Amino acid sequence: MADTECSTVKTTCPYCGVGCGISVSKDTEAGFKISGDMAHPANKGLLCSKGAALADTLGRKGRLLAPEINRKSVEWETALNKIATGFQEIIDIYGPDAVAFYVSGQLLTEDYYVANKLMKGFIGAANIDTNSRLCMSSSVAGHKRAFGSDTVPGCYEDLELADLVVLTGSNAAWCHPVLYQRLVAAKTTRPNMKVIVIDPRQTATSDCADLHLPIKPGTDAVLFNGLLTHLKKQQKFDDHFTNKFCDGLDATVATAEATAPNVEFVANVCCLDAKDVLEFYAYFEKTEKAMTLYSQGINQSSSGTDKVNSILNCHLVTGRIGRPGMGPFSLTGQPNAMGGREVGGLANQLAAHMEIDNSDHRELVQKFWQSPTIACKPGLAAVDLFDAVYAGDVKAIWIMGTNPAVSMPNNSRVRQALKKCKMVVVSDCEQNTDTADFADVLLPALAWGEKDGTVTNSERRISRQRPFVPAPRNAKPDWWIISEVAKRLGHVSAFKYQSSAEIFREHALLSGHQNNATRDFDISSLSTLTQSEYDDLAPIQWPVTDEQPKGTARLLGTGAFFTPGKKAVLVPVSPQPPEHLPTPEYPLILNTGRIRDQWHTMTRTGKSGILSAHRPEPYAEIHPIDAKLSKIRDRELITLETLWGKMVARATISPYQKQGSIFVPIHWNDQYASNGLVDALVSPATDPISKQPEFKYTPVAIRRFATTWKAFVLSRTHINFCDKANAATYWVSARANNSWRYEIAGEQHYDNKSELVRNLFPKSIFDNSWLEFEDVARGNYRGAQIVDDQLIKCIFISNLSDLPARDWLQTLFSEPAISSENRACLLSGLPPKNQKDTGPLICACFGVGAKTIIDAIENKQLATTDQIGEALFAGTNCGSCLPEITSILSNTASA
Ligand SMILES: Nc1nc2c(c(=O)[nH]1)N[C@H]1C(S)=C(S)[C@@H](COP(=O)(O)OP(=O)(O)OC[C@H]3O[C@@H](n4cnc5c(=O)[nH]c(N)nc54)[C@H](O)[C@@H]3O)O[C@H]1N2
Ligand SMILES: Nc1nc2c(c(=O)[nH]1)N[C@H]1C(S)=C(S)[C@@H](COP(=O)(O)OP(=O)(O)OC[C@H]3O[C@@H](n4cnc5c(=O)[nH]c(N)nc54)[C@H](O)[C@@H]3O)O[C@H]1N2
Ligand code: SF4
Ligand SMILES: [Mo]
Repeated sequence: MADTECSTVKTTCPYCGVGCGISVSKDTEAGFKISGDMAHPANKGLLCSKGAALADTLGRKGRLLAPEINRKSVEWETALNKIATGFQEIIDIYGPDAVAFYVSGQLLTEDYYVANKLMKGFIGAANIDTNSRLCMSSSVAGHKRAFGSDTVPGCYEDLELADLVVLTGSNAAWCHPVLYQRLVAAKTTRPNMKVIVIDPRQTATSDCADLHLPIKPGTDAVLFNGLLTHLKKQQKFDDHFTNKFCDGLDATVATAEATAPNVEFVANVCCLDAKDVLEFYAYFEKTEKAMTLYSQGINQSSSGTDKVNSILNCHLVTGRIGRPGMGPFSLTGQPNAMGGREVGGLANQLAAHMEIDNSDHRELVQKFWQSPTIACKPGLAAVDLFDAVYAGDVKAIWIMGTNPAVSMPNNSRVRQALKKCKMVVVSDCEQNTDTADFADVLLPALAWGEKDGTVTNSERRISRQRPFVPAPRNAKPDWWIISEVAKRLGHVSAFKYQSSAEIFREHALLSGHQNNATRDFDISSLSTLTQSEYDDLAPIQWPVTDEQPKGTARLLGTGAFFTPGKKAVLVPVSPQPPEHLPTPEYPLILNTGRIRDQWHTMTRTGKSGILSAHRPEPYAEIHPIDAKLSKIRDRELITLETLWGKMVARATISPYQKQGSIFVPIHWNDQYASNGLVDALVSPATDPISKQPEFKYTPVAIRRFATTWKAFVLSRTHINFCDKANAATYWVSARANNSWRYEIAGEQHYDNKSELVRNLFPKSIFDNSWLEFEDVARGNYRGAQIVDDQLIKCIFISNLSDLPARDWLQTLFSEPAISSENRACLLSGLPPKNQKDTGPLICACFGVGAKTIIDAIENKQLATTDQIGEALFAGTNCGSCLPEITSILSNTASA
């Protein structure tokens, strides 16, 4: 199945932790048809908007196609030698702790295994950490404290079997869309199933909720301690389970009762309605089949580990774990967050779920690897690691598959650290990323569709990523790159891998080595796969052992925990406030997270016009009262400022936001915006146990960003506004179909906007192909370039009044020749009478805009999402937009 000539290849989506199966077939000469794999148990044929648009992200545009040293192409040999020599020199003088790897949950398990082996077993230090530190480390630490192992007890099917599903700190409708659609489908079939969403904001996920608890940010531990107190009071503990399988009950209950004594107290601390809190508690109390799904609203906190344990405690005391339809469930973010945990990619793990500070484990792994040395103490976790780079203690860093110049908190300091660092190596697929700007050596890695290996999803299911496009000649698999450097560091025999299958077998063998059921992660049955069995490997859930050759759906339900005493540990949780609290100077709370159609730092989804249309600009969601207090109007540009940094974003006033909080998406960076980096603002506070950063809570101040003019540009070719900072102080670029869209604004005053336009564009375009109209008195300007009847560019500028909508104008770039009717209307910005503006994009799969939906609701009297689907197809493919269609329906009905 890995045959690149094959007409259909089954592979796995490279985005979120749902881990959907994908079928790829050759569509036309040039293109590929991407569809959901009907046979994959995670998605059964479904895909979300990002998965469905994967074909847009393929191709060589923007790819890094050769190794580079100081931005000049070099041969592989030169680059590899440079890295090996550089690392060796530093190790010789300063010791192994002076070098580091910073890796990623977007690497394949095989890549990750080799990176970890090189650092911990051969360089002999543990300074390898991963972006999973920013993502899942509180879950890992919570699991380990409670279960003695990093075990996700349940599986996706449990969601469908549950009678109560609680989602806390998760916007699954946008971040785990296919799983969310499975939940919605289950609830439609069994309307008695209850869904409760706990999130300060009302999100697309709360759309299907019977109850939404707009919790005060940071107070989840109080809410779940209160639930424990309530369950105790109602005598709902499973005494058999707790007596036989749990330690620490009395202290845990006492702490919960002391810190969350009753519903009124909890409601007060969490700023919730007591009635709602009681309703949540009562549902949980009476529902045996209860699941609690959680993600970054829980993990990314300076007390994230405790929050995780406060949830696990409630499931353990009721014995609701590891049985069908019940249990705590950590929704993992990245496609291979779980694979990284399996190979021990965090600085405090070893490999195959073993521990660095366990001498038996160290000896076992060292013997297995036949390595000269083994790390004997945990290495530095991400935030500390970049601090050590800043301090000069770590002198060489190799970054693979992650973009820390964008995604790390307090990232101006991270950038300074990279700037000062003696040797920065970056392995990436893309030529231009914010992190690549700091690289001394840049290495081209294989991208999705080219690379070959395995990933593990949130339910412990290992799936194959298979290649289906020929790789660029000079791009290499990450495992190959790491192994080549390892060989040059003198470790030839341990790194002479020829294929990812060979690495997988070694990883599987280690998992079962002297295991004897002492460690949860065991895939020893897969250690003898031949190349063709590996190629054909069907998705399977670990453990996979001789006893469980077909994999294992659920764990821990029978009480076999992995602590020394084999019992689960209930952890007393004393709720802590966030590290930095609002002050009069920084009175609001900055909350950060994801949007539906972008993936992280946009290096791939940013290439898709359809994915960039949904939210084309960095924005800050503000509650109407906070907006009023700050004298900010909807759609105005604002500055957000914290103790750590500043950014500019578009104000979006929304009653769905919690008063006192601002939500800003994480995705924009220097490639796409002049000043859109939210992590420049985020505090570097971390959880003391997991070291996971507090991305969801930084005190912030907002104010209007005063500009004298604003504009948008649509252009067939890319324009680099970085070079035009003197004219446009604010710019954002977004890919569109057959064009680019730019929102720009400036502080400098121009009497004539034609002068401004001539500062922005090359003089050569102002010939008779340029049409323009200027109303000097009102400060309005409109111009367009038409060459050979093709629209090349247009710009609309205004001082104060609103600019026309972009949607209709954008469609003109898809016309081979602009019609005379459209040409006549062009500078008005409005479609001719017989054409309609579709409005902002809602359904990415079928390209349906908001205005089209509103028109259909009004004209055809549509009342349900099903009817809209029938009439317009909107929402009928991936369903990611259904929550938005529902909200359009209710707004149109109330209007
Ligand atoms: N579209 C898209 N999907 C993605 C990704 C992406 O980049 N784009 N990234 C993937 C990755 S790596 C990850 S880690 C996941 C993350 O998936 P999620 O964790 O679901 O996503 P976030 O938007 O980071 O945050 C979830 C919610 O936490 C809420 N929250 C903030 N503070 C609190 C609080 O104190 N308590 C509670 N209960 N909630 C709070 C936020 O308002 C937000 O709605 O998404 C994955 N899926
Ligand atoms: N404020 C705030 N910040 C956050 C978060 C938040 O909620 N709020 N969330 C955090 C979380 S949970 C996460 S996971 C991080 C994500 O943050 P990052 O990991 O920095 O984001 P990505 O854009 O996914 O970066 C992946 C990089 O690897 C490249 N790449 C893709 N595939 C491969 C490959 O196979 N090999 C190699 N070598 N390179 C590859 C891509 O081009 C890209 O440059 O952001 C974190 N930062
Ligand atoms: S839900 Fe979407 S992003 Fe996540 S794996 Fe499935 S298709 Fe990919
Ligand atoms: Mo993540």
